Amino acid sequence: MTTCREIAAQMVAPGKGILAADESIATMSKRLQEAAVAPTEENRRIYRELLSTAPGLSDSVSGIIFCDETVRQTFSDGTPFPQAVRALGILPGIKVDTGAKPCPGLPGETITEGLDGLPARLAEYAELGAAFAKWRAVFTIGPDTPSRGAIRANANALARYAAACQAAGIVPIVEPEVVMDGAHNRGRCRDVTNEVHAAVRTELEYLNVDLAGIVLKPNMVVEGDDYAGQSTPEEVAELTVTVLRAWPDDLAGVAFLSGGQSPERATANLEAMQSHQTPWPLTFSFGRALVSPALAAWHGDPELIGAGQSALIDRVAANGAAARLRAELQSA
Ligand code: 5MM
Repeated sequence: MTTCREIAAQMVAPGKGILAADESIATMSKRLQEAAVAPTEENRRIYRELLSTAPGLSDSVSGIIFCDETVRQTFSDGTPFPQAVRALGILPGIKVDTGAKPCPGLPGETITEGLDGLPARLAEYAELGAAFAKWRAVFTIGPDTPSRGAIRANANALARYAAACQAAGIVPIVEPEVVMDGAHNRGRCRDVTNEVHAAVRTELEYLNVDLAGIVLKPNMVVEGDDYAGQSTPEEVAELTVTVLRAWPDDLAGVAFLSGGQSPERATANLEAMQSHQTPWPLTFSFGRALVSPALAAWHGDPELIGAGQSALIDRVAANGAAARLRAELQSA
């Protein structure tokens, strides 16, 4: 049986990253509507099949994260998504949190839910073919947020999720996201990301989570959307790696989220990270920075499936090249 450590190593293999296609039904429907596509179950299926079957995807993508709806759907030839993507050389993953909900006692802050019944759900997802899972905690920077309560509650939930995944033989992607909303500078993002990661590490340790069998999915350290000015890739890389250095060497790897950065900026930042020596690989687990151009190119037209796939492959190849850079720099 393949262990969590082996699966995690495959997920962050040199030059490979993860495609986040796990938008909830509500988010996916909104994105389809924005692209003038009817938000139907069948269109969500067609779109995920378009992404999964892009020619050459497995050259730079080790895994795709799906949501519950997709893992129960099939390709147009009738093969269930998990088996179909495995046949294409890609590991299927499943988002198992049920969303960030208002946190009682902490006005304006959220707690990510989904722990109730999680072991049984994980057993079913393993049965359906999932190799890994994902859980996202959300932290917003404000004058008084994130609060200590929100950090501790979400870190504890992330650790309970991770422990449950490893017990089920499923690799947990641990995603603590400090979002880009706000006018803060990158130094404040660094401090908050540091504090969040410290809490997550503590809770993972309390619950005996094996770091070599998880993939960390953090935000890059960047200024808020409303901050005047934009950090360079070198500045982002420097601060991000500084924060990450607190993670032990045995962590399997780091796969960044894109967080609303433009596709080009996310890739440039990922590329700049590679000139820093770290004990774990640094790769991508982008959603919007990979799929937005594909959705725009396809916009629901059956004649434009190939155009959508080419747009996806352009982004995937650029990020795969960025993630491969360090290995190339080291062997040069
Ligand atoms: C694909 O979007 C995921 C969440 O969707 P919902 O909000 O609908 O549940 C999200 O967790 C995503 O996997 C990560 O945030 C990374 O995506 P980005 O677009 O930030 O790279």
